[in-house]
Amino acid sequence: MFSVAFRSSSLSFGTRKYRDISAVDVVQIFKSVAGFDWMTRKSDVIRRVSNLRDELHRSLRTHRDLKSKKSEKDFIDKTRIKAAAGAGGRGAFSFVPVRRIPDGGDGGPGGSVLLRATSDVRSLAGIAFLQRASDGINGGSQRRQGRSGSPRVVLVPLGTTVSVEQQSGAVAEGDGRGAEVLADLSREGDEVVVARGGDGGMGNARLASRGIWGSAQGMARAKGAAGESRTVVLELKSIADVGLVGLPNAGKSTMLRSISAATPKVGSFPFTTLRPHLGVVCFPDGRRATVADIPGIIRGAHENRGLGHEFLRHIERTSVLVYVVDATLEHEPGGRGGPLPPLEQLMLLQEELGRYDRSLLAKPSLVAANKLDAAAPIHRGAVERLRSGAGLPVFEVSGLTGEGLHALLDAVWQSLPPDRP
Ligand SMILES: Nc1nc2c(ncn2[C@@H]2O[C@H](COP(=O)(O)OP(=O)(O)OP(=O)(O)O)[C@@H](O)[C@H]2O)c(=O)[nH]1
Ligand SMILES: [Mg+2]
Repeated sequence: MFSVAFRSSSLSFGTRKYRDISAVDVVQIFKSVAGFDWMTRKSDVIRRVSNLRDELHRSLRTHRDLKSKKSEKDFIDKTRIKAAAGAGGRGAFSFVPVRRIPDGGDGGPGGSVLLRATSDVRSLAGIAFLQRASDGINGGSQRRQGRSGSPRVVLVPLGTTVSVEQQSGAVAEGDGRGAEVLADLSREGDEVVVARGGDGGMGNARLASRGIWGSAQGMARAKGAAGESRTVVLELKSIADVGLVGLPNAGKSTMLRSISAATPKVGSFPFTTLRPHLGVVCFPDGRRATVADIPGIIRGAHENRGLGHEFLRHIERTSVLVYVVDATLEHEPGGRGGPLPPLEQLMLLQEELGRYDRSLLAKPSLVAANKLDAAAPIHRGAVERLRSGAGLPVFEVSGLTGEGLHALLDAVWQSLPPDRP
């Protein structure tokens, strides 16, 4: 018995990935397995060991997630899993001794694979690709029904959307838009079954009562059905309370550095930021809000140009938008294209966001006319034009010197929904 347990545990735990299982955990496994006697069915032992292993994997993962600092890497979160539900157990073929009356019980249904949202898990990192639920147990004599396979519960962070992978094996462009969305797990405890376990087969007792025992149909019904198997894509969109949205080089990263301890790279060239960065703003009275610096948006971003709408999707779940515009830019005289004045920057940003998803424009929004320290008197007119044309509160700030950021953050705070956690 010990050798079965030992083989199973060393197979699952001896890999590099789970090296960090402590001796206490291993002892726990042995203790639990040692509770079996020699008559215990091998399948029961394997089931118990595999349940224990799942439990351990889960607690390890939660532990790791809690331990790991919330890093910017967590922000872009997308992963695929293959969910393989368990097959149903076989219906039994047996008879009451002497009287030859069929008394075979039904097989148990296979376990399903389901996803459950919990605030204990913060990222999709570390969720294994293959998630397999166990098979149902075969039926027994004396109409004993086989036990159901245990489900596989995969814990995912709040805000995870689940979509079905496209036939071609590729996820629909960029963010899964266009792919069938199975679920949006946004509240604690939300669940979705991604692969349903197969039905158990019928035992010969039931087959006989239905009059199909011995027929081809009966033979087929005695077998447990295969469990569903499909690959789904998990995406995590929520995270920040506030999104900084601006054209490349508008000074978003500089601003995030000023208002939080985050240190995204700052460069005097466009597309310095290639992926969203997160910072936590702490107000003097202890209030906190998470702010995301989102990579620069350009004309055509909604059609996936530039860095594309890969990042627009991160804006979807922020509560407040701050449009960061560079207040030191002017049209070059006679120039076509080139730098855009602040109001035109705002209009372009709103156009791109609106084309991607109109509801983004309904979010509470503020405008930061940035780089105030470098704005010459000549730029005043453009800022005034922004004020009158924006239709949104405009704050003149300098992300570099910190000027005006207090007023901006206060307004941000006022705009955040009161019921936020
Ligand atoms: N004078 C001045 N310069 C600024 C200010 N904010 C940013 N800059 C400069 O503007 C340039 C771009 O700054 P970033 O913070 O990297 O701009 P960004 O919007 O994050 O740019 P991308 O990541 O490329 O989208 C850098 O050279 C900064 O030093 C400001 O308030 N005043
Ligand atoms: Mg940047």
